[in-house]
Amino acid sequence: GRQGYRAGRDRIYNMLDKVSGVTPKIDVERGKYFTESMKETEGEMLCLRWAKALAHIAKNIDIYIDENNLLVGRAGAKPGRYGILFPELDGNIYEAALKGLKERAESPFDYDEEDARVMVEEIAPYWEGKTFFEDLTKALPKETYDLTYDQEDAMKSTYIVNETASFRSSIQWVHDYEKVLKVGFKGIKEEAQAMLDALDPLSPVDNAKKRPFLEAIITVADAIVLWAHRHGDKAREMAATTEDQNRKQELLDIADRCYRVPEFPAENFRDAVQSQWFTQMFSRIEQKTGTIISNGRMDQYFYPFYQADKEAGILTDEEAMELLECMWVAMAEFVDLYISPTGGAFNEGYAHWEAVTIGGQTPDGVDATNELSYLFLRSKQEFPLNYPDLAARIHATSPERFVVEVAKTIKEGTGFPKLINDEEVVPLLLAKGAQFEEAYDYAVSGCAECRMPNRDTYTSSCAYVNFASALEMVLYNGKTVHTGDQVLGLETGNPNNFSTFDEFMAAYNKQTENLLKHAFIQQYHIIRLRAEHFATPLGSSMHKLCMANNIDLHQPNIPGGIDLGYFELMGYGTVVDSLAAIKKLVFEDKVLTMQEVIDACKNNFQGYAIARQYMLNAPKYGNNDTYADAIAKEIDKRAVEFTRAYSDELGVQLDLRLVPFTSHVPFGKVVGATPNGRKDTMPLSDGSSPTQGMDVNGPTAILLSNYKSKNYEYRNRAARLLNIKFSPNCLAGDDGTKKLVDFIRTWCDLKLWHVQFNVVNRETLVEAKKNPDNYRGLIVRVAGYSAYFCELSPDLQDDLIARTTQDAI
Ligand code: 8X3
Repeated sequence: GRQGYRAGRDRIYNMLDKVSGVTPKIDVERGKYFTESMKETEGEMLCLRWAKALAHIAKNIDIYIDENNLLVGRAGAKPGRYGILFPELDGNIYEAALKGLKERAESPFDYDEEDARVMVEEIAPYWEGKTFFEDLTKALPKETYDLTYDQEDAMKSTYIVNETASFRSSIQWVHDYEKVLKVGFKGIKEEAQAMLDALDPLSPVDNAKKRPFLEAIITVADAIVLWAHRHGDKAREMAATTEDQNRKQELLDIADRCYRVPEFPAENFRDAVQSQWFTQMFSRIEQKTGTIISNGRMDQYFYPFYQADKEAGILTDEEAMELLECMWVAMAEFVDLYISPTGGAFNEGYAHWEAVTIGGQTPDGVDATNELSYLFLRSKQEFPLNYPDLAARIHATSPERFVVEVAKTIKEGTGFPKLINDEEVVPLLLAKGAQFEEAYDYAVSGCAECRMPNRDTYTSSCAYVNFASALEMVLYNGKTVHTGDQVLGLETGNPNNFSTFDEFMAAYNKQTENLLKHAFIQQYHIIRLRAEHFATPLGSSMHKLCMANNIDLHQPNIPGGIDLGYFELMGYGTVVDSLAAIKKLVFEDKVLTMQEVIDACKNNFQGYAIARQYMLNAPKYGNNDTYADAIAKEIDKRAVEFTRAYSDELGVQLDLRLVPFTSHVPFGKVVGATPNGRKDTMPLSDGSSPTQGMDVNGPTAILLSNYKSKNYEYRNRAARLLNIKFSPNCLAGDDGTKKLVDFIRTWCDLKLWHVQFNVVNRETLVEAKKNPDNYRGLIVRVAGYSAYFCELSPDLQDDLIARTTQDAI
């Protein structure tokens, strides 16, 4: 339990106790004021409209200051956990979506009746016919549409070629917060003003394109400063009426700070943290970013302030941690609200993970670890909240002390920090066109992605492609068990007629190629439509290339930018194991016929217990078994080859990614039983992890399989998520720490992109599912993030229980 952690953290727990376990509520203010303003500005340039809408919000939104917090800045006035509305995405589905919202198993939300009325009567009508979602559904050609949306209800996904663009305006992103700390929004405004003054008054492009962009930057800079000042006014008001002399002084200090930052450069650590917080909160108001806006390299850009204040004797480590922990709790209060059921299914457990990066290398390529990196780890050890999502960058020369502290933190069992490998990421970024100093300075973003905040320019959300469905389409000649008679895939022929495994593979490759084709068609329309629907003046104001070119970050083709997108290969382990089983059992050992495999799967193994046992015993990915790993490598290769061939014409590098969030659960629900022995509707394997429970050769074998299944000669690859679960016993004591440190070093040597750990006994999870009240504080690592186990749906809880627990390294 949390009891032991409370000592010396009264302030933090006073805030946290109010929100723990409380169902979040919808706060309608953002949606309401955004809509009011958008009504008034039709016809103007989108980026300027967005800035004006933000100014309208800044002026009118209720200012709420928590009675304990040292940081101020909220995106809504409701106390407790709250989520806000982005009607520009899906305002047209409010009435229908509200119906199931309180009851749904995945991340339910509460709302007041009056707020529901505002949503349906005041917000929704304006967006009817104008949302991104509606335009996208209209734009997709029929075949693509059929593979994307449920035939009866477009609000539901087929989970075959799943678009994620209609429930967020941008994928994960990291701002250059350092710029704000250094020059303030006053500096940003002056930069825009100088460019405005220098425009050619006769030039059509300068007038029609650059001028409104620069006006938008000035408008948004004024808006965030106004919003901060209003917090200052509120803090002063509260100070005037409070009896508590301590709090009075705190509030007066807060007020002073709100009048100083983010308008002016930060003068000290406290300024820097407040300035960053205002910026990330206003950015959350600006748009819905996948997994919420990430925090970048906090141990780097806060460090000069921390160091100077410590030297001046005006900051202790305890004070620094208290301030940061105020931020962690405020993050926990803001919940990433997905109105659409598909969005909810992607983000179970109120998932949001505004990644904070620590460690790694400096722009000149030496170790970047500093005292602040250790303070973040200490805060995580002493205050194990599931926010922020802490990510440690590891490289060949990471200091031993750092890796040991990382290992100790992981042993606490909350899944933090996740690890990202510089030895894999840096060369890939270089291959994609970055300079050394940019690549070394990358920040972790979202689950397992990376950003170079002044060089990356791609924000379109991308497709999740169900490779297990492609497999079914081979077995059933274009159909799947759950979509019945409809031929959604290609008719690749009766599989009984395949005389070799190569023929089977060729059919499988055709099916996946077809799904990828439609995913890329989807992407073509998404890129085009996004530019007409979304703008991000605040985000653009912090981006060098947007400022230099006077262009909004949501526009395609920003000169000098590197466009890194992705597509998601869903069900990697499931498919590899199924293909291995078919190859071995049908074509090599000939112990089953193809028809028997098909019948067994169609009947969910009812009456086929022996056939299923054969399938379960066939070679499995994740065991350092070349038989399965070679198939894994072939599948990976096909996918990177496809994107190498077709990315260029889309103007973006759509890299192969294996990062499912929690979507391997809903993707599994549409897939019938598979030849690896997986039963109907069960979750697919997650990311690049082995199939749940099928990795039996220990954790090093998992690493080796992962290594052997990659195609290192291609640059068209990105994050590969890898979950490993250890029993606490296996990592106990100093010995256990040492084993984990060695394991991390091995992972780094093998150039694997990502790894994260659960340290928990299976029995604990089983108990927690049965008696949630005794385990409210139990945090587990789900996908790229951690969540409270008791807030996950039963299906996802079962999935976590089913993952193999490694008892020995
Ligand atoms: C996954 C986040 O936004 O790139 O970590 O899909 S996103």
